[in-house]
Amino acid sequence: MNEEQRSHLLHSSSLFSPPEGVKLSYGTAGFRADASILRSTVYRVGILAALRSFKTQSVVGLMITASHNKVSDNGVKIVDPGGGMLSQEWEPFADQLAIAQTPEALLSLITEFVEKEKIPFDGVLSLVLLGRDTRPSGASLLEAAVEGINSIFGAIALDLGILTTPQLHWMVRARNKGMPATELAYFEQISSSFRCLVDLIPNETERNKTDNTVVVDGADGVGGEKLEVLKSMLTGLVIEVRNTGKGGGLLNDGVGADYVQKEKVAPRGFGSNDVGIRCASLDGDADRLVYFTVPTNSSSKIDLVDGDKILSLFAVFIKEQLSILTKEVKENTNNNSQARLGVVQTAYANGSSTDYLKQLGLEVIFTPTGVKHLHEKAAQFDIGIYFEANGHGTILFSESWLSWLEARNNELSLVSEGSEQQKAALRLLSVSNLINQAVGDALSCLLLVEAILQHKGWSIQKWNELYQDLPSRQLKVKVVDRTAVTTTNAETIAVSPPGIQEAIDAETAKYPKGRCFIRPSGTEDVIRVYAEASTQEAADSLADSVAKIVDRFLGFGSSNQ
Ligand code: 16G
Ligand code: MG
Repeated sequence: MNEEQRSHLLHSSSLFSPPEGVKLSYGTAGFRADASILRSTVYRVGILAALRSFKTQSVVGLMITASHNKVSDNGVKIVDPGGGMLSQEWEPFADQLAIAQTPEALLSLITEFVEKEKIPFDGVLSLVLLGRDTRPSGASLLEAAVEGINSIFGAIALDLGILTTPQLHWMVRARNKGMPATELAYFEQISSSFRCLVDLIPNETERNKTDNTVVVDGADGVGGEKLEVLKSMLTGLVIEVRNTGKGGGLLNDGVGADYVQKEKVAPRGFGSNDVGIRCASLDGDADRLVYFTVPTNSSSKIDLVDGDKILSLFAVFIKEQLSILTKEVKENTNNNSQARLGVVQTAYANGSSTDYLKQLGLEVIFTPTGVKHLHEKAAQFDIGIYFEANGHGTILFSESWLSWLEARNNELSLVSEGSEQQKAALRLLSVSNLINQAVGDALSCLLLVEAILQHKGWSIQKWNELYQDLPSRQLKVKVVDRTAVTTTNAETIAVSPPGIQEAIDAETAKYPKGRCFIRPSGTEDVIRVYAEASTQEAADSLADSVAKIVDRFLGFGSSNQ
């Protein structure tokens, strides 16, 4: 970096001092905190994004959101050129940047890093696409990000305005592939592939049996707003959006996928008038989706259809289409087309879902919590389906298998146009266009769920009967230092503090079908407890006892939910 650049950086960063006594880290989903302390962090992530773009010689993204967290929080994360999360190798540098106390310290960190990473600056493109959710703090934090990007000579910031997180991921990926990358292109791609799937529904399906209306809780955030646009481009599906953010409701306040999934209650605006209707809920930045129904009894609890069930529905459909397709191939050619289909879950997946998926004959793999971990594993299959129980997930198709599928479809269209096999090939191609290949996307997942339900002629109740969830309970415990808990085996075993896992095991052994684990949250200063058992009372009691164990080992002497 030349002298002019160094002094420009020194001057620019002097306007963004870090808050005193705060140590943020680039957690599961970037930096997240109360918006009032984030300006300097976001500025620095702007610098980081510019450097990442120079290094990869590709377009990257910067998203300002705190997803399902409360409206006064905000956050920032980087989208890598492929549309995925920032490479984990760069996370420690992000942490160091965020805590550098003075402009000089910041400059020396950057200089060192640029040398170590051999980041090229000359004659190379650096473009950062920016998006933000609907939070009121978003606009001013976006300005800070732009300042950060502009502090590196030659880097260009392109503000795309208010977007869902998955839209930005999709646009970064599309742009780097040389494909149309506008919001309109996104809406057109997902609405037209939805239409293809609906057009390919077999005639014998008793379509009229499936109600083609879904009522969606938009969490009073960006997802509701975008769904209003998308729904006008769809035929064959009626979407009623509630909690769009326009009616004065507060983002994520008693609404949204996180609330619905964790509390198992209906969001604001849903109640006894909605009994039995197919309902869905998005989170604050629309990268999570869960379904639910309001039951007929007077209980305040809903029947939740979570990420595990969405995964199972997708798995059933994909497997079915693959078997139609490959049956033909095996009979008529020597081409070994058997796609490797795999499923990725986390320890939060309900035990019944895992049993169900294994019964389907699928390979099931577990990773730690956080999209980046699941995504990486799913990408190792020809078709990898990943979901967290909380509703974040997608289906990844490998480039090589997609090329095979396209060629196969062309071949079939010549020899057996309109055959069952060709329809299966077309359906799989449509799924790959509909479902976001960059990251889990509530809007595209919603359309795929709706298309599959119509295809199968299933109601939400029928879908929910694929398997029966084991009762579960989640608690969180405030502790002095959450980093004292470290885990292994996809977070199912606590390695430290010493003795805690033995105590958890002894407690779990008391419960039939008991399963329990603890892990430090990546987004909040707490330890999370997850328990599963044969009855709700048993799951509650196991979670309670383990929360007390955590408190005994690490707490201030109190636990809360
Ligand atoms: C973030 C993650 C989500 C994970 C959650 C866990 C992304 C995009 N999002 O929201 O996948 O389930 O954190 O939160 O990676 P926790 O660590 O606080 O339990
Ligand atoms: Mg989210």
